[in-house]
Amino acid sequence: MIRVADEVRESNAVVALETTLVAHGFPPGEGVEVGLEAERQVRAAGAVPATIGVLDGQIVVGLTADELERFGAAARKVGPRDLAVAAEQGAVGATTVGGTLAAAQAAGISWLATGGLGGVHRGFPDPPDVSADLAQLARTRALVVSAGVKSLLDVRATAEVLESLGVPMLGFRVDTLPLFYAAAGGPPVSARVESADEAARVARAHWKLGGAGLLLGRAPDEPLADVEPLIEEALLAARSGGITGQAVTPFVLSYLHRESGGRTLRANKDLIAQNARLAGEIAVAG
Ligand code: PSU
Ligand code: MN
Repeated sequence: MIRVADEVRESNAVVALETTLVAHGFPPGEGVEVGLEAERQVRAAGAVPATIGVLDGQIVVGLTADELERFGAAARKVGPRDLAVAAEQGAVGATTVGGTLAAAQAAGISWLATGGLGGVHRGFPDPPDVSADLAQLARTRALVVSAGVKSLLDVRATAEVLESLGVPMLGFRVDTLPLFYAAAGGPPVSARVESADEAARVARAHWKLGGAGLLLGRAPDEPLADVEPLIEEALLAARSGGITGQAVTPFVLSYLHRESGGRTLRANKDLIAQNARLAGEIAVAG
């Protein structure tokens, strides 16, 4: 049921990449290029990318460029709970960070890059919407490089849940968790690391002690400072439009991309590439 690409199987410096952002994070047609750029960044660091998704009844670890083209807006969003169903039902399944982690674990991959981790949505407990990314990270022996958690979330609550789950929340040369588009203002990280090599060593030590997932926050090189009011506006629009559950993130992202005149779109693309590059460096060091 799992198909692992040859070069992924043969390399010991592999970075897993998700497909939800490809299918649902960008305007139609643009996500594939974002995914391919992330792959190029991983390769530029000397590692092998393994973009993961469900296709033709299989969980594919290491999609080809042609296969990636099939991850359009019609793809199903696939979290950990959905992997087996999507494969059995022959769906095109775009894996979230949690879904990607579950597949990466099965393929023995320890490093993953994304834009932002899922977490506790604002407005908890009405409804109690907490991304399965958190529970999956807590039980998967892998390090996720991201620009923090998704900006539309309750970031402080997410940080608290990560602590409860025993997931280290590391900062790459920063003392606070990056806020996706913004660099400053997030909750304090549990520890700061100064290099790819140090991140890899910390992860290895954590795993030796029986620990599982780690989050490494990398601040975007060109942060946007003033996106929060727009995020609140987008969340209000989602609420009044009756948008809930898995549909919230795609709705909010496209709202932001449109209303910011493309600023969040560019920032989102850039930070994904930067995170992929760093994850590649860590995979090589690790
Ligand atoms: N961050 C983004 N864009 C995204 C996501 C995160 O900027 O599309 C995706 C990731 O795939 C993440 C998922 O794993 O959203 C979490 O969704 P949910 O909250 O529905 O679990
Ligand atoms: Mn959710």
